[in-house]
Amino acid sequence: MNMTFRWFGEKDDSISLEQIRQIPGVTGVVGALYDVPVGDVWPMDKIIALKDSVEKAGLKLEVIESVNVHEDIKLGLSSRDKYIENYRQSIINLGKAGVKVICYNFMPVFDWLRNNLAYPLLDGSNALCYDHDIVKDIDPVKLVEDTAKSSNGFTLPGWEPERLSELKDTFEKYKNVNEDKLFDNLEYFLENIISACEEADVKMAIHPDDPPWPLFGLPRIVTDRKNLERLVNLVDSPYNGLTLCSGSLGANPDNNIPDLIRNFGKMGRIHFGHVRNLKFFGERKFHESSHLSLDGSFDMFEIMKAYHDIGFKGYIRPDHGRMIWAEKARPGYGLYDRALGVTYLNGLWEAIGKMTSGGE
Ligand SMILES: [Mn+2]
Repeated sequence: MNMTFRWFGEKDDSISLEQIRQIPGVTGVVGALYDVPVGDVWPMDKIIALKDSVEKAGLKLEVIESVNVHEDIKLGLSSRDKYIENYRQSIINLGKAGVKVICYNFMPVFDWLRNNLAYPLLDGSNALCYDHDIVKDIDPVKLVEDTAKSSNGFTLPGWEPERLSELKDTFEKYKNVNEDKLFDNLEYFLENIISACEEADVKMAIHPDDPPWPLFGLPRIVTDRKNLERLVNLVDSPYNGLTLCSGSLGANPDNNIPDLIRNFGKMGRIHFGHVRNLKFFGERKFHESSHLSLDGSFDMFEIMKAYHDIGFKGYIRPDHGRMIWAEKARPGYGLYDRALGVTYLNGLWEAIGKMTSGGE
């Protein structure tokens, strides 16, 4: 297991690489280029500049999150081929720079979605929150505006303004795309990039839909075990893999996270683990919590044990954290609570290792 930490770059993050380097056990950064428009090729010089800055700080850059997929690919428009060709070139360029895993998602229009980015918790901290009773009645355009306003001045990952500027138009285009069609479009994408992945030795790791159910009439397919099985079988290659996000999949209590880790881990299809906790307060209602089992609804020991049991050699990162100690940062991506998360997950990992084998 390689412990990593998401970083948004010198210009876009309140946290420095030097701070990340001082979190015990973190060996790498999960990075991205945030100034390349969706659909364009990631240029070699920018990738190398990012890699150099990360390595100068004593960290590795082996995971990218995300190389976003152009909406035309998800919609299956005839213009998709040029964007797929660009995506192939980005994969090749990233492989040349030593990147091993690309996390991406295939969610129509929206990436992750919450109705409150600063939900107050009893201890005085705040966290991201989702309440379906509120979300189901929100006008999506208003939700985009509200989310942008409460982002503490940072661009939120997956909510880049250029992706959302033509919202109404995009919704219209999705009227003809149901789940099966979206699966077909994902298959077409994967079939056409997988040879580039093999050539570059870069593994694709799709992130589950967050939350894992349809929203605003848009289809969502990376949601549960059945669909994950369908997904890995679209292209039967280890390069077609998963980012197993406990918080996204776990928002549906029918998804048993340790079982999913064991099942897809044994198949060699999990390349990246997002590990976080959340607390339910009703059906399709949850707020995020600290990583500690006691603070949320998941048994984090069982999650880490599942990774340990499969001999997981891929990358793990703590996922969203609460905002604590008066930190001002991108919602979900402060330093302090995620650093606490790393330390806790590393503690579980060490203990599980010593208990199960008497060794590391
Ligand atoms: Mn995640």
